[in-house]
Amino acid sequence: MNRRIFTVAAATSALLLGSCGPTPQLKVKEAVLTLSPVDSNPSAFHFNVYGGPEDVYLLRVSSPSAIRVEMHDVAVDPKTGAVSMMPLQRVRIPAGETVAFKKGGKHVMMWGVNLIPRRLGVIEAEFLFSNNVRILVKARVQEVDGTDPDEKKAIDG
Ligand SMILES: [Cu+2]
Repeated sequence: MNRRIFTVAAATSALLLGSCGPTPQLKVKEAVLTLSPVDSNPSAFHFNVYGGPEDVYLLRVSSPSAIRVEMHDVAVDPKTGAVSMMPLQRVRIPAGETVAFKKGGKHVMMWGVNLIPRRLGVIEAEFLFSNNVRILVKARVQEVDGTDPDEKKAIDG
């Protein structure tokens, strides 16, 4: 009886060794929207994209709570040191790799963020990829100092 159980266990581990570990899954995590202190200026959206089993492109980020959403990269002029931003049409997400959208690098900007995410402290965003996968994300919303949005504080008391 014992011997039989051992045989089954050995067969299972042989199967696991035959594969190359878990297949990576395309994911968006650690998403945070930082509200601009000036309402007419865009808010900064940061997150990490985890590549799936194949190379894809991130084509678009959108939100029902923002008027305009753009993907940007940052460029530094080697002569003057001046920092400028340029819009990105798409961003390559290599298989199994992580692409960070963060301060000082690639990032997303949102104009006209409405009151819903400011009151809830959470914003919904949709990520569209070249393999036609859409990922819905609920991102934390914060003020520049990292605290909850002022509108949420006012409601929570
Ligand atoms: Cu920007």
